[in-house]
Amino acid sequence: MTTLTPVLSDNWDRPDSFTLEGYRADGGYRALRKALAMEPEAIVDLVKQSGLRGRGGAGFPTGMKWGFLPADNPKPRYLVVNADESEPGTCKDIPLMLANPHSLVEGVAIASYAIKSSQAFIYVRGEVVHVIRRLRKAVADAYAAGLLGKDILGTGFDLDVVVHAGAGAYICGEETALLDSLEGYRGQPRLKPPFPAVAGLYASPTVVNNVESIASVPGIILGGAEWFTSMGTEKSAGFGFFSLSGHVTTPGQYEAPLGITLRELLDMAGGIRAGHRLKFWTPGGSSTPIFTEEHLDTPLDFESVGAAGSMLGTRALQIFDETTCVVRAVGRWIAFYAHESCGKCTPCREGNFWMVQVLDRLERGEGTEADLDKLLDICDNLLGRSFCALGDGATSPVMSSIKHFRQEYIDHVEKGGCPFDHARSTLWA
Ligand code: L3W
Ligand code: SF4
Repeated sequence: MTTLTPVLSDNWDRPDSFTLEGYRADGGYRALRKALAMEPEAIVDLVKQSGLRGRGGAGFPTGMKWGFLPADNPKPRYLVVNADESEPGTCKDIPLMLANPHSLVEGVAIASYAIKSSQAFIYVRGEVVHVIRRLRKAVADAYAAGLLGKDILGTGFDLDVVVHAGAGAYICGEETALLDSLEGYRGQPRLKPPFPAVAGLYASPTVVNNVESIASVPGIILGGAEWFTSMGTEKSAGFGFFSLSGHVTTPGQYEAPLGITLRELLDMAGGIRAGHRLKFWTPGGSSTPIFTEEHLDTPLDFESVGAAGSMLGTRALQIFDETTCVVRAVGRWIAFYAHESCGKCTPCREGNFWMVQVLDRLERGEGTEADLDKLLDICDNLLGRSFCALGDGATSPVMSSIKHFRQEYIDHVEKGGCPFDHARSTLWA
């Protein structure tokens, strides 16, 4: 693979990268030994200084989140890793856990020690049975080697880690729905505040972090804050995975500093597939507003993408060339959100249902120009009025595609159907 910042993917080319021996041969678990000789507070400070921001979509500062745990709460503290990767286009945590599960296990041990927790959970999307199996083997091997369990590396620090399989609901990637699910309830978002840091799993102080965030911690322990901030931009430090999918010559994971541009990433990925040109793309998964060719040179960091009208999200770059019908692509995404809506709040449950009906009739050639206003009106009733980010996020592809490709929607009305050449029945198919 091509990588500009080989840290997370450093050992992926080794055939035994996923084994304890392979990870250790490349220096694995040195960071844990170093961390356990530090004061927990010093680790939290180091992660704060590194500027590491959550890699699960929102970009919240990781060290600050760790620092939110109330010092005077006597309840046990928990670390929960969000490995419920399901956002359309997002496909970085699953390859990371497959290729290098011990980087996550080592990160879990360090983060748990830093926040003074002796119980951690890794909540993995239920469909990826092969990943769950690999992760459980890595955890078992770490226990056998004295890297988890009682008296880790003879330091007196105890930690138990449970790998929990979800049941395949996208909403369980929302941190509070994940906690409900982990407790054995139906996964539905909770009201925030209180944030999990104050009242999370079993109403105890809980840190919920994304897989990639936690797997980045061992590198920061070994390299230091200055090393980490030497990459990326001032406010978006470090590196991360950029997942290129769709109409690109070489799709896959590209590990690079935050602030890289899609143009630079496409250079590494062999460009748009031969004979075609870029039409639109998502910077951070389907719940982030789409970009077009005019954004090829937008630095992919939290601030620049935000200033250009979208969100960095999970750096899931779905690339579409000129053969793609934007109405159909957006319709597929909204069909996904309608299916995955947990139904707790009316704007999201009903709004997504109705958006699918409207997009479907536009695609079938039975829509009218007034349907564009109807779509925007539904978005207006979703955005800021939904209970969680799923409802808000669903409006992103609809509103941004109408902004950039209004004429293409109107073409569907004027030409009595989709002007693109593809066989289809319904958006639900
Ligand atoms: C304590 C405060 N904690 C905030 C914590 C909060 C959470 C983190 C970020 O959504 C986004 C979403 C997706 N005291 C706090 C505090 N926190 N203030 O900081 O919180 P928030 O609410 O900004 O974000 P979120 O609810 O975690 C994540 C977008 O990411 N996304 C990702 C999708 C990917 C998946 C998947 O594949 N499973 O869901 C893509 O763009 O739309 O906007 O920990 O507790 N005062
Ligand atoms: Fe459930 Fe959607 Fe409301 Fe979130 S916005 S609570 S997913 S119905």
